[in-house]
Amino acid sequence: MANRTPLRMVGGIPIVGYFADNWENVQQFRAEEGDLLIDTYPKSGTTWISEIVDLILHNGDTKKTQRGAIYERVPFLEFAVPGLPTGTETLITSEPPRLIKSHLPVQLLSDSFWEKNCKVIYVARNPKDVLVSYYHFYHMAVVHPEPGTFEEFLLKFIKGQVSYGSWGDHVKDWWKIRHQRNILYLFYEDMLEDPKREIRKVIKYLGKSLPEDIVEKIHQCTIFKAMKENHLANYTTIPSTVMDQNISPFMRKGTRGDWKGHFTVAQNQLFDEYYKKEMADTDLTFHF
Ligand code: PPS
Repeated sequence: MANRTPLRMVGGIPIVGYFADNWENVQQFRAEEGDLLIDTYPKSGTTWISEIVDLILHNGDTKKTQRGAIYERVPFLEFAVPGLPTGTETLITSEPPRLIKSHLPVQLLSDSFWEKNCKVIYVARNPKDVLVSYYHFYHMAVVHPEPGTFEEFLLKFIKGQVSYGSWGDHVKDWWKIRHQRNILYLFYEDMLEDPKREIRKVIKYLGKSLPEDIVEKIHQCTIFKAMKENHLANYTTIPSTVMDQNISPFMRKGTRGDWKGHFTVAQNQLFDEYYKKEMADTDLTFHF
């Protein structure tokens, strides 16, 4: 049974208390050659890209991707909640090549990923939709502290006082090292705009070549509606004591611009000022 516990600091970053309790095991984790890391700030399209990558690696064969739930096929490195296997426990028993999900900022990630030349796919999403998605997720994923009102959550987000800390630092730090580390840096909004173009980018990055009918199949299997109905992708197999999908479904809206129905004019102004300041020292830009 999981409870709402306060966030705890790990290396200067606030994270879910249970994850912090298990930090020693995450620190001891070593990546192996051939591991592929999918890293994101939370609520940026992690599950979507995970399903796409798993399908690509199995040449679109859905019988193979039905071997388990998304969190078993792509274990979540720093995950730890009482009563469920931790991410590192699941990873130890995973067959190579392993797909690994993480939300860790660059500085908390084990150097072994670089030493072993692991491929890394990073997905970023505009912060207004991330914030809205995260707010609903805080309500349903009950390992998080109470989110408070939307206004209170927005202020916490701007101050970097949500799990995984500052959104701006996360997306910028990964952006800075993308060439140096051969990272495929993708955007959620680009995936919405032209999913097959983005799927082709991933295929190329993974050094594969797949015919167009398979690209089409992968696209069809990963459209929002298909993933919402896929119990191996929509997290409905996680106990409701951990994620209560009656409060808010994991596959909630899957769109761009949902923030417009949540922000007041004043909140939007405040957020725009935050965004402008946050992005003053980078050439990284987002579509809202
Ligand atoms: S998590 O908990 O951080 O791993 O969440 P993550 O998977 O990164 O993000 C969840 C949001 O992604 C949306 N989603 C999708 N959008 C479009 N197409 C597909 N296939 C898809 N799959 C997941 C999901 O609905 C969450 O966004 P919101 O805005 O809450 O709907």
